Amino acid sequence: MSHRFDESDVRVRPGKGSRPRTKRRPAHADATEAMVISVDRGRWGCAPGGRPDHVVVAMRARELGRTPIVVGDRVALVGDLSGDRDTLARIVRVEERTSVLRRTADDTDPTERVVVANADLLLIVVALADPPPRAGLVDRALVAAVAGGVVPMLGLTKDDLGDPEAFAAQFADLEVPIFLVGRERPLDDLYERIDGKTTVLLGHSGVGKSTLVNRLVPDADRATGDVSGVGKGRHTSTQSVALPLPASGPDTDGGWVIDTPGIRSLGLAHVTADDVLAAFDDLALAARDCPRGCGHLGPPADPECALDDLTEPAARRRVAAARRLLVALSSVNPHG
Ligand SMILES: Nc1nc2c(ncn2[C@@H]2O[C@H](COP(=O)(O)OP(=O)(O)OP(=O)(O)O)[C@@H](O)[C@H]2O)c(=O)[nH]1
Ligand SMILES: [Mg+2]
Ligand SMILES: [Zn+2]
Repeated sequence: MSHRFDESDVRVRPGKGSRPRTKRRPAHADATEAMVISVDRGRWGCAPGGRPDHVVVAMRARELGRTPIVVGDRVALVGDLSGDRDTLARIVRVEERTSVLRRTADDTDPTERVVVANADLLLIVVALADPPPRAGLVDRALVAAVAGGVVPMLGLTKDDLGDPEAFAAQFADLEVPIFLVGRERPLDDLYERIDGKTTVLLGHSGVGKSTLVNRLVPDADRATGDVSGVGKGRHTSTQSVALPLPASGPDTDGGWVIDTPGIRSLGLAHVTADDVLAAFDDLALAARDCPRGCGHLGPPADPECALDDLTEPAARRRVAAARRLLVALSSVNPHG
């Protein structure tokens, strides 16, 4: 049905409203888009246009208040963009994020920290020895990834000191790609996967994140440290930094790899069971038939969970994978 437009559709309001409006431009429409690549005490390192060749140091404009700005954020910059020594640009806007990797200090502390924004991939870095690998942290990192919209992968380092088979086998049912990235290993497979993407590395202190970043980005020059024993990782890296991957061709960007400081634990106070389930479309759909407040763990905790109505083998495997993450979420963080 069409609507006939005639004079009566035009409302004529007397006074102010009838004056021709000046076209309202969004504030700072002329600002330059940039990617945040480092953060240090109230100063943000920004790459205009997301290109790595020019870095501008910026402050946060007063009007943004305490809006968190983290590595990976897309921001709008005004002011001096020369990048010259002692110049300071201003961040006037933080764009909507496509993904957010968050953590809380522990499972009971609701204060969230955004680790990185807009990452495509999370490489969970685990050493096969020194420090010894912990499957629990991997499960928790998988939960944080699926809840934040980041695709998880597993990177195993120090395979010269420990056997990858047994550890990797624990993740066989999760459909998470596993890369052997020890110091002596070629990195071709990993390069192929992360080419053109933004990949954040996360793991305990001393597992070899910065060592790996230095191999991926030849002039990165990230400091690497010694590991003197369990829990004694010295936290060599103290800030997150995004570094540009070498381009694989003349017309491509190589993407970014983000090195982060080692973590001792990964609090998940901000994640709910439904956040986890949302990452498994088919299961989220089936779970609509669950009773209210269902934790989806199955009997005995959730005897009427609708996920138990799924009988097809592939679906059963996915239910098992999802439940494993739900267990990781519901178990108390042992290192909090
Ligand atoms: N044997 C062996 N040692 C490695 C390997 N990869 C890294 N290392 C060593 O492990 C130590 C810690 O490496 P880093 O790269 O500093 O670890 P990190 O994960 O960045 O640590 P934080 O910055 O504290 O979070 C260094 O002495 C590295 O030389 C490896 O594949 N095999
Ligand atoms: Mg480091
Ligand atoms: Zn359920």
